[in-house]
Amino acid sequence: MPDLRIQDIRVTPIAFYDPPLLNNAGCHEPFALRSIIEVETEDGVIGLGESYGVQEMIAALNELAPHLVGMSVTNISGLRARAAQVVCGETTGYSGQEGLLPRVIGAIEVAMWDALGKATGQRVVDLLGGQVREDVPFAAYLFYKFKSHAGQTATDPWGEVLTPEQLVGEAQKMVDQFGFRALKLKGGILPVEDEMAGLEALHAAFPDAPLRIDPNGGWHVHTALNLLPRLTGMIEYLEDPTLGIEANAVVQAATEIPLATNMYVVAEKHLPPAIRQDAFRVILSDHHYWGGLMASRHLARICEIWGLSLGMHSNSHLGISLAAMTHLAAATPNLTYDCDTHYPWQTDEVIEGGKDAFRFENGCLTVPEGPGLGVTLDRSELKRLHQNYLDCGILTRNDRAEMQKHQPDWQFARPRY
Ligand code: GKR
Ligand code: MG
Repeated sequence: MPDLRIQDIRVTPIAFYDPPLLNNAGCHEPFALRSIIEVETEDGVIGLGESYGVQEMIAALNELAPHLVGMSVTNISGLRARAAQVVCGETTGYSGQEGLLPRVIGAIEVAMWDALGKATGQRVVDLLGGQVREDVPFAAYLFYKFKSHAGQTATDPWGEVLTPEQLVGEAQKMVDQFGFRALKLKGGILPVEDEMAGLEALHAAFPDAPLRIDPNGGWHVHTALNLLPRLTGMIEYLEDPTLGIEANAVVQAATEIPLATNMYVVAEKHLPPAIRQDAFRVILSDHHYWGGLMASRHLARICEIWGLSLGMHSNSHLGISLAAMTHLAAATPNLTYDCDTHYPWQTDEVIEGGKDAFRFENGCLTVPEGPGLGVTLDRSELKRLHQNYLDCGILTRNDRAEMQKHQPDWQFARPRY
């Protein structure tokens, strides 16, 4: 019988290259931050997790880590209880809208599942209840973007994307390289007419592709209502068109297009008001902020009970997160839509095999082979990306300040249009 007690937990902040992608909050900085979590058992088995890398997350993970030593990696309830004591419950820290606690739990919980799987020779997908699909479908995540980062001349292979033609070019490249079926456009950036022209160009170029647009709450209710006739028949869902549960409920009441969210239903307490008001018909889950893989399986069951559809949200991430998302999606029977992933935008990797470790076929991934999450840490890359973190001077995500380096008079506004 393996000794499943936790002997040590290590948290390594890393920074990896990120292109100048645009969103309603501004522009991506040259480096995105993540935390890499290693949970080591008494037998020396190491479980891996990946999560947010902002300063308060790193501090909370480091504060909690010693309190988990001696606990079994099977004790998810113990993790939750200990984390609640140490992290002191809900804070309004991260993004000013969600709690730090479920993020901290989620980060360590994934590594505990991975350690359990590796110690017992089982895949995480099996520990989560069993595999219900061979292929996990992902969507192309299309962003408007600048050619280069502020003050730099080096451009990335995607170039500038600000016009409908450039957007179709970006989509074509994603489809050619990864075989994605569904296309998601990050909106809430350009004037509405420009983004509609982009969406219509995508629809014309890829008439069979399920489309989505996500303005991140960037539209006023009246703007969203005005656009509904043009969006009907063109998109599979409309993601967070406007601000908050009540305002989105007004939009949902006016359309058959399902509204989706990863902004306003991000914790259990948001489910009752959102369901009562029929504000959203698609929940975009994310194990990184829902408190881990088990909590995400529970969320899927809640969605099933209440007749809500389910998709998966992402942020800039590397392969440990992608592996966890794939295992979770493969174990979730009622996953309705192709999952989001930022993965094609990333060039760095922290797992062995690098970017070749994952092969998208027709936009899908299969569950990585091997026990646990099926991925192994590349220690030299971990070291390099940790050095990036130390050198880059970025401690939190600030898309707004980054945007102002490109356009000094740019002001954040949500809703903007
Ligand atoms: O990476 O710019 C971005 C996205 O806007 C991200 O921050 C969001 O969390 O992908 C996300 C979304 O669907 O809202
Ligand atoms: Mg979204």
